Amino acid sequence: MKRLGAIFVALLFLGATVPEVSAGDLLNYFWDTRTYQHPYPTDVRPGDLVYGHSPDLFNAIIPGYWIHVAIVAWYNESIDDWMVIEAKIGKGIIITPLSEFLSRYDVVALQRVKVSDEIRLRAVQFAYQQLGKPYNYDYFSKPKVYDDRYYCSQLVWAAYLVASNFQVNLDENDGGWSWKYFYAVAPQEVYDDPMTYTIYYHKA
Ligand SMILES: [Ca+2]
Ligand SMILES: [Ca+2]
Repeated sequence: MKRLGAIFVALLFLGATVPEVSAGDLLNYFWDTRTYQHPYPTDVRPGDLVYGHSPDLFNAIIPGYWIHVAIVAWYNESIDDWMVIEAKIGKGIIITPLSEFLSRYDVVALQRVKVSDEIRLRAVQFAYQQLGKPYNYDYFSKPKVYDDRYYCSQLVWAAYLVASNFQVNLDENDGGWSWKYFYAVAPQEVYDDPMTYTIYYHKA
């Protein structure tokens, strides 16, 4: 598994010469091969953020404990499940049932952002408007708020910036440089930002 991880990191760095989709599909194949059981969270609101940690491959690529984050969008009565909007490697920006999201990761958490319901709904609206855009594999440049592609934490960060008229920056170091995350906004940095707090946590 370690060797495979190294190969995937190499593929990401060679992104210009490797077709994006095939590298992404390969990663995705490994990401979704296992399922984990978690109790369904009882306190969920639109605009909440849901995180996943995976013990293997992705921790070699995404720095920080949390490797993925998505935004809760709305409750879908027909399938009795919340829906989340996520920027997913190999897929782009898609809608996923919360139960499916949770089942991918051995550790999951839900956080709420310390803003009004109105701002939370505007953040959902922003994420919704990005549906169908491709995944952004560039973790090294400064992320753009208005972009034609997003990675997972870039999407939720941009959503709350726009929703709050640029008052709420969910990047813990507000776009500064760090040796661990470069100029990116990593899922871990959103988790650690003082404007978010944890309302659910479970390890399978
Ligand atoms: Ca911040
Ligand atoms: Ca950062």
